[in-house]
Amino acid sequence: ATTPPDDDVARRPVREAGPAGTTDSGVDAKKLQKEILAELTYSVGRSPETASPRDWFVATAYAVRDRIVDRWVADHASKENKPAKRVYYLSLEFLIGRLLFDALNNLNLTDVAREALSGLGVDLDRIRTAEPDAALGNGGLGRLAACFMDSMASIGVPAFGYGIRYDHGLFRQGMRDGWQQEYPEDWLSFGNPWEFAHPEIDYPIGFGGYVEQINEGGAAKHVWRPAETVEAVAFDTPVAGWRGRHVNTLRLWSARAGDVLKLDAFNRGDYVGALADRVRVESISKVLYPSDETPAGQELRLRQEYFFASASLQDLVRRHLEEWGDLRSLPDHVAIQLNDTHPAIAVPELMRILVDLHGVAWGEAWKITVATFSYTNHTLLPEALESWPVPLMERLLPRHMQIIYLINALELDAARKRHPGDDALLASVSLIEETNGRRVRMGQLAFTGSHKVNGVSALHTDLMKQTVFRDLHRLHPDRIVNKTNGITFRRWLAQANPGLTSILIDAVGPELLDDPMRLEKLLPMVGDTGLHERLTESKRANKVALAKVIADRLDVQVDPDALFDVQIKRIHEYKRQLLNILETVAIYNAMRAQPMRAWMPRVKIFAGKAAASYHQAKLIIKLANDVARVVNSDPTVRGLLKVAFLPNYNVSLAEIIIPAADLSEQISTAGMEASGTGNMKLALNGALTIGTLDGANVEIKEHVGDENIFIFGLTAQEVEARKRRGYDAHAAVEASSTLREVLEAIRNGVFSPDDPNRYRGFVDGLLNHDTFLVTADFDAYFAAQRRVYKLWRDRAAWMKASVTNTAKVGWFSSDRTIAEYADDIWGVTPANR
Ligand code: T68
Repeated sequence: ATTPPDDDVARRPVREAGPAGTTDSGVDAKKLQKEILAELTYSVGRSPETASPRDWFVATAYAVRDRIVDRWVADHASKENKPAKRVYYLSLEFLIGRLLFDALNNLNLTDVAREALSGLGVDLDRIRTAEPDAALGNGGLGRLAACFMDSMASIGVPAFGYGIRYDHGLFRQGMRDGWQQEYPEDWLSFGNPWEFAHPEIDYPIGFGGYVEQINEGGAAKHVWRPAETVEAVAFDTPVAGWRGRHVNTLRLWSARAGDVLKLDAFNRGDYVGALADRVRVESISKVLYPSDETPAGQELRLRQEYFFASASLQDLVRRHLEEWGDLRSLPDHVAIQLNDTHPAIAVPELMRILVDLHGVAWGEAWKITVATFSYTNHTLLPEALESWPVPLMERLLPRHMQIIYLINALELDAARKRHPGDDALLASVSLIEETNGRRVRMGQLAFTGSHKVNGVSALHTDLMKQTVFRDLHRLHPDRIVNKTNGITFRRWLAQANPGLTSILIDAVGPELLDDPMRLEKLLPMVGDTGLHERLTESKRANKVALAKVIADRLDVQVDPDALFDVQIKRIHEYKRQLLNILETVAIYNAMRAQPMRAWMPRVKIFAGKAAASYHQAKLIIKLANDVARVVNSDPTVRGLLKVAFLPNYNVSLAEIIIPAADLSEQISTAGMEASGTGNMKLALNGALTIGTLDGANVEIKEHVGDENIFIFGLTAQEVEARKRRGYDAHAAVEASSTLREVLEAIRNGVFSPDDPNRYRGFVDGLLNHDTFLVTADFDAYFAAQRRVYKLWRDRAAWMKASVTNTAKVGWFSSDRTIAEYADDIWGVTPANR
């Protein structure tokens, strides 16, 4: 077995994009150098002679952290100085990646640090890769939370991110004979210089037990007596925004078995048994569930959800009481955003805190709750909507189950009054699903407990109103709003692509870094050949760097002048990596049929992880690797087509691939990708999109213009109609000789000579149940690819389209998204807008 690769990539040194020098960090290289040396000696305990790159990284991180902390402490210093309203972003995932360059860039210290270190004989780009990539998330949802943290600090929204400090983030992906292997991820094994442990900030989290009803002055009062209690301990990471003007907090909870736990077992002499119990209790924050778009379903997952929701609420309620003294004013000073339904148990938990612990009357408590919460939905796939069996909920969270029943009864009463006799409506808005075993529907719970519910792109939000939340939308027509996703340009442009950034700054001015809408100033220059030359040169340097990664990790040589065609994202049937692989095989067949034609050089680049239990997705990875092996080693191809599946996709690898991409594959079955955010990152970096009218692709098309994007395939409506009629793949395959030959080659073992039957069942399955309409869209996709190649041959036209993409996607900045949340959902005024 090959071990999973690490991310030790030598980055080519590029001139740093010097941000407009407004905020003076007040540090020169000499001063920072002294500080780094002091940290190396007194915090790391190493001398410069013996220090490893990791030691230097830690020393530098500490020195930079100190500068953030000054601002952080100042921001939190006085209770008098408290912000009018804070946002609490509850998310089970924060895919933050490496933080050193985030901190350096936002503090305008990158050049200073480079100089300080080089004076010590240390290369900043080398120690950068010594930082582990914090992978506390699966994919887009977790990365969105990380971009939002950066934007909230940058535009000045006072905020806490709340989540779990997993000991093990998303698994590392290795490859054995082209099959995905999962290896444990150990980001904390060498410590984490960014975080502050706060063992004194801890909250008890109960599980199980029973509910006692006691009579208090004639009123029934409920007291939950949990069977066991876990402590949630806080670990804080400061999040510095742009130019270090604001510093927010990412507070992650770690589980600790309280001392009282099983004291009796210790006393009975069952020392080993008692410690084993401790391990069981602390397992709550052990590992991130690696399934995206499918609910994990296990009891431990529900424990994680309640653990972090309860700790976060206890923490914010305590802070609110300290600052404002009265829970009735909670919605005036607190906005809680639920990132998907994973934290939705916070809704009944807040009700429990208000009603059971603070004696607020039910009706008033419900008003406070709804005014405080809002919820973001990230998927419409029915199988991805979270629900928990009622018996499990009753056993683990008996009081919450009672509260959910009561919320449900009151909501259903109100609905019945407005729509008498409409039983279908009542069944669909109910928090309890009665059909396949009784289950609590977390989507309905989150919706009902929120004053605003948002989708993540215009199309997705429309579909939410028509599908999953159709009836809830009828009851609450003002609740659903759209907030199209965004990305932080500081990471995905300035940090990931300093070469492009300096060209853009030269073209439109350094204000670009404060306001990405400035990119539109490029528009008069889209045809400028001088600009094209500089951009081509910079893109080529990025492609050379990626080619080196491909060579180092896969031992495959690729031509930096070929078209780099990139599909990087979780492996999922609806994202249709298969469609891309089929087109690859079609090109390969064509090349073998006419070996001497002047084929245009192209490299197909894939990266992404499959959920460990998702067999079909893992087989698609294997197929990509099988096709790669055959194509890359076939002499008739003459190197004109190369296929590279890069293992262990993560934030750091994305930062290398995205700046080097020419073509961005966004080819999901229309109606299924809620938004996508990789599409935005790639377009910003000058890649053209080939995509369906799905998610945010629709809005990207509106921004960049029809002639600068390659749209193909069925629309969401057409997909819907085809499925309703019952789609038959055989007809599509009959009609397309290209597709037929592709499928035959795969089915007959052309790419799996070691096991000729490997894909027989797979291809037959596709023909019989093509759920994601791969065969229906194949011809349109193939034709769109031909349009791509036609444009690619016209270098000036291609560059013009590429610059236009960069120029027009400023709107997809997460600063804009966060400003919209602040305005329409949270009722917060950002300090820097
Ligand atoms: C993604 N969802 C959407 N889910 O697929 C993507 N799910 O279209 C969108 O751009 C992005 O969210 C941000 O809105 C996810 O990434 C998960 O990762 C996930 C994780 C656990 C359980 C369910």
